[in-house]
Amino acid sequence: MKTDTICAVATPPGVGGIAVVRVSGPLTFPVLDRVVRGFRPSRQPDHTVRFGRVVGRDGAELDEVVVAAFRAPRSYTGEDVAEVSCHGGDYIAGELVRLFCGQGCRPAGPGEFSRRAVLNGRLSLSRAEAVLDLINARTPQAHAAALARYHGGLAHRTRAMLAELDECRARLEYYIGFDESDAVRPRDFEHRGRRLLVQVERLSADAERARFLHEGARVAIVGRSNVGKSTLFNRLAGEERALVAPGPGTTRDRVETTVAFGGVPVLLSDTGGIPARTGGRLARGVAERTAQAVDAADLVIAVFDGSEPARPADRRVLRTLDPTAGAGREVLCVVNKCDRKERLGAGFLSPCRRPVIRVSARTGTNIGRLRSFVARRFRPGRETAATNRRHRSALNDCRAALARALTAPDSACALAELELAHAALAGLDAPADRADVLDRVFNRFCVGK
Ligand SMILES: Nc1nc2c(ncn2[C@@H]2O[C@H](COP(=O)(O)OP(=O)(O)OP(=O)(O)O)[C@@H](O)[C@H]2O)c(=O)[nH]1
Ligand SMILES: [Mg+2]
Repeated sequence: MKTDTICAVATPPGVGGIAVVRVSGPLTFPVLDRVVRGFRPSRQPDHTVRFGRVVGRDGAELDEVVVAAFRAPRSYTGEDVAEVSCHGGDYIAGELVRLFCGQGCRPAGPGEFSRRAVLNGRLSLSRAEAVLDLINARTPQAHAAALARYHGGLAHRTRAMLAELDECRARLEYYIGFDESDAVRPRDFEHRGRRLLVQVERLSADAERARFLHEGARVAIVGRSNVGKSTLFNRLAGEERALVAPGPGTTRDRVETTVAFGGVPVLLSDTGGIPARTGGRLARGVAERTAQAVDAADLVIAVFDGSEPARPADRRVLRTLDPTAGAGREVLCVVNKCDRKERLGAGFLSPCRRPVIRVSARTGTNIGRLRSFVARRFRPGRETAATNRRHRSALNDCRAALARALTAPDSACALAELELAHAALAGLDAPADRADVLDRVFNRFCVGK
């Protein structure tokens, strides 16, 4: 199939010092030749930059540009690529794209340059995903993890496991050739298989934790009215975001902000107070928003006022978060206002068997401990080689197939399951050729990447 030539603005929209338009495909240099004055880009040596001018559709000068030339296959996409830098701003860069398209290019779709890089074997799929994580990294930790993956961390991690799977397969095949009954397996099969299973499970568990680094975690602050949820929210956010007032019913809408806890970006939600029983329409609206925040949360911080005896609404809060009520998520109980005399009663929270931290949102007492608790909860494991949903689902498929292989009734079935386990693991980092997988990965990219 003949590939076409694509182009797109690679820098973000808006005003800036420079903007870059990227072109990739066989027509890259012929197109530039027709548009650039001052030199011939098709004669420009590989990996050099040249200064020139571009004339617009009406023949008048559009801008001065710098053209960087990368010839196939030594380019990001593996095709002929040019990066044309012009003065920043949407108009000039947009005109350049229109000019190039008038000469035979077409506008690129989201992530199309990276997609071509994968299809041409310049990038593995997991490295392309790491490019996206690098772009989106919001904390030093997220950046470091993405960089390690970009340098092949996942391939490094799976290579030995794939080799071990191959070895198991080879041994089984050899065995099947000898043993007619097919019912027995090589003696060390069980041992090797279990060891592999542990490795896959570990990688999978680490992937589950590492996802917070890039996707961020969600924490909802809930509790009855007036216990100090908004004061705590502001304290954690480090700024006066939510309104605080002495009376109940201050917060109605959900207020959200992103705070980094130990390098993990956490979307913190402050919610309206949970009343003793649902009242009118407004109260129902508040309850609905709170329920949504709780549903979406990876961790719920349930706040109680330590300076007052427990009220029916506090019991309601405990009941809605009760794990037996189907809310299996993690809950941290915070007893607030510890700057005042304790009157909540030590026994009130003990039946719920959740961790409890006593703080004062007003004075800041123990807020450091609360921060460390949240950071610990979302801290990635040692391994951040796999992080996203695609990785987790491939690891899960591999784990399930391995487990089935270990309990298979005969060697032939075990072999078939091993093949599945191998395919799932290999698919993690192989240069993918399945359009649906590529679509899913690259649709999250921006145009021009
Ligand atoms: N003494 C003391 N007072 C506090 C503390 N935290 C909050 N308060 C006070 O408690 C009152 C209610 O605080 P808010 O933060 O508005 O409480 P809330 O839970 O968000 O209330 P609603 O939005 O109405 O549900 C305010 O007067 C706060 O100043 C604390 O740690 N110690
Ligand atoms: Mg509030």
